[in-house]
Amino acid sequence: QHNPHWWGNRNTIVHLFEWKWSDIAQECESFLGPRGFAGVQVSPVNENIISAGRPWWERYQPISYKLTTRSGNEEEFSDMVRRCNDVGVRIYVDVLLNHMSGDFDGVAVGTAGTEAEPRKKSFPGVPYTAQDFHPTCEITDWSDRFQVQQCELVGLKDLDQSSDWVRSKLIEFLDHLIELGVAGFRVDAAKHMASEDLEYIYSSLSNLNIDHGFPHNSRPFIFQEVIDHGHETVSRDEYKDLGAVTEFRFSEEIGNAFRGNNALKWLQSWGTGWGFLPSGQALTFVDNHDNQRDAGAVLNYKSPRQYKMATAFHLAYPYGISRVMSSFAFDDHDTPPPQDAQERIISPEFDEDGACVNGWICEHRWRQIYAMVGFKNAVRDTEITGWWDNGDNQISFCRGNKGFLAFNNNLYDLSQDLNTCLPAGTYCDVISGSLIDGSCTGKSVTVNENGYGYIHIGSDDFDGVLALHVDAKV
Ligand code: QV4
Repeated sequence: QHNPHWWGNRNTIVHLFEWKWSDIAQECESFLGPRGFAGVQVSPVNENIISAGRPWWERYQPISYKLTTRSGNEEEFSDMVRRCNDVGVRIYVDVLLNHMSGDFDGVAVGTAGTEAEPRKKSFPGVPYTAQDFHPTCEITDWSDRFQVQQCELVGLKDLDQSSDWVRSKLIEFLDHLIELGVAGFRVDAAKHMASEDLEYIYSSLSNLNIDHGFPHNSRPFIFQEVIDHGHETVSRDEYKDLGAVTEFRFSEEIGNAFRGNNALKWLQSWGTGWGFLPSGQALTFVDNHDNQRDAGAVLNYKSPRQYKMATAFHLAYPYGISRVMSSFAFDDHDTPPPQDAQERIISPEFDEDGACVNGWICEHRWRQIYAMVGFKNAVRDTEITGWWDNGDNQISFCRGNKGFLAFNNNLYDLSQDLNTCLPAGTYCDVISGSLIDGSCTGKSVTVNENGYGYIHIGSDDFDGVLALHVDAKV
């Protein structure tokens, strides 16, 4: 269940974190489809607890499997899936199989109006009762498998996935989403569940819905959230054969490199050479909705220059199943998504360049990022060739004869003739501009008969990367 079922000429999943279903449907039609994105990871779809101030993380505390949240109801969800599939954009749902909500004083009422008493482990909307959960205990020792898998992650009531009843409810929930046309799932907190139980659940799922354009016998794509920094008792290797696994080392190392903690020349052996999972098992990202909120090496939208360079490298280097983050602005861990006075999530609004303005960051609408999705589509089926570096933080490489990338993360200019491997002609740098009606609004590079072109990236240029490809020839 490693195949994301992308349309043939597409790549990259965008996580439209906390977006409403109606806005995603619109985004598929007006932006993601035309720009060649392959899919969307959506926030949890099932009913959750309501927390004061409406932090984003309330959605990681389920109450029932009714499909009503602040992103919309089942009808809106279903409409979104159909409209996105119609324009070749797949939908992947973030699913919570590990737990239900944490403690809540008294009777909680969820986003679909269902009541529950989390303290008593009573969730009549499913229904689950105390016997469907592991006994309460806290994870204090992360090297203890029993605690990691059978105690409560931050106090969230821990479901027992070895029980027939729990398995049947989880499978029913996932099958319902498959019926509605989704292409797969992000499995939250997978590490906190025994891989044997997950294997049973995944292999019991229905095939994808042929009425939504999936070929017969297509299995749902699974990507599992397993945080493995390299020395965990519960490791990524236990899950990688069941489905793809989030490769957190990728996120940490790419952050290190583009922050300047590690010279870019070392990226020549990027991928399994760095101890990452095999490419087809690795779900890769520069940041995700959790680690973008942590201090540390991971880059996020708040360091835009380095973030765009890291993203360009992510999408240009042929490794992994790529996902880009699309955030809302935050100050701290609890900042809610953009919402109105009635605590309804608001729709993104765009300026004349198509950038989001009202609290949504929309990294996926930054030219330097969506242009790299286009780059990746243009260079598909090619390998890395012609690697060059200056022994430090200036690098360049080709993708066969279809694309060329150069980076300058030194404090001095990159100015020299480099082998672009491209057929002779003039190309538009899709980072500094766009090709509009045959003319380039940014830098252009003329490539001679030998494939060489003069490349200039000033240390104070707006962006530290330059990208050429055959679909952007002037
Ligand atoms: C608090 C205390 C606990 C106490 C509990 C008792 O901190 O010590 O036991 O009360 O009631 C929120 C609060 C958290 C609170 C908890 C329960 O932030 O303080 O516990 O609710 O009320 C998201 C957020 C969490 C949030 C959680 C549930 O990040 O802050 O907790 O949602 O709303 C590990 C895991 C990995 C996990 C990662 C965060 O291995 O799987 O931690 N990542 C996924 C998601 C993540 C999500 C969860 C798991 C839980 O990506 O977004 O957590 O579904 O690395």
